[in-house]
Amino acid sequence: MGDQPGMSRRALLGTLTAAGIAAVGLTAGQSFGFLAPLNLFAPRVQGHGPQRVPVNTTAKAAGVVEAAQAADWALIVRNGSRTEALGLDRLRTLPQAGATLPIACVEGWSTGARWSGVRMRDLLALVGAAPGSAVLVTSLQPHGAYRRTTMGPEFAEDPATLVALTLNDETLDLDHGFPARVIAPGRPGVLQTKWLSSIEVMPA
Ligand SMILES: Nc1nc2c(c(=O)[nH]1)N[C@H]1C(S)=C(S)[C@@H](COP(=O)(O)O)O[C@H]1N2
Ligand SMILES: [Mo]
Repeated sequence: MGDQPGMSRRALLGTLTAAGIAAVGLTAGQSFGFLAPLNLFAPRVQGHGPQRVPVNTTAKAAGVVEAAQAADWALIVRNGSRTEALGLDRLRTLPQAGATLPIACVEGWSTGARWSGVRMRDLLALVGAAPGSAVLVTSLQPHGAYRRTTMGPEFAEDPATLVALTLNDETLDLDHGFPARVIAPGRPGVLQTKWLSSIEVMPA
């Protein structure tokens, strides 16, 4: 349960059950070609969607269309009183790393993709984070369960864990989390936070 502090076991089980029911509904719709025109979730089909990756929540549904495209957007990286505000230009001048990693959604699809951006560990080094730090990741999304996630040091330090700026060699589509999103190996899609606002080092 380490990934969702504040979420009781009961609440988490409730979420998982609801997701499981949703998954049955979605896969039912996707299994029958003749239902396809009626399938409201058509973008969530394998290989479909912008940049050939399905979209779980669109920028519009998340309420981030304006904030994600604001000219003054900056990623806040904070370690106690040490803060860096990194705009997209600045993020692009930092060393870029690539990773081929899947987005694996509990709703029943998984799609591999090429990502590039700044390593999480490089961003943490910028603010002098101690080795073994866990981080709190916050989205621009104003509400909802996916707004905040925590990431333990085993993920934060992994060289393949990125604050991604590109997907399949193009600037991230708005629906995939432009201007910046998390992509990390071995985590469920639900924790691959889109439309980043801040990354904060958690007190040890
Ligand atoms: N801010 C935010 N991040 C999010 C989500 C969301 O709704 N809001 N959905 C998550 C889920 S459930 C999945 S499977 C992936 C999907 O990423 P994609 O839409 O780029 O394929 O994003 C994750 N990140
Ligand atoms: Mo998901």
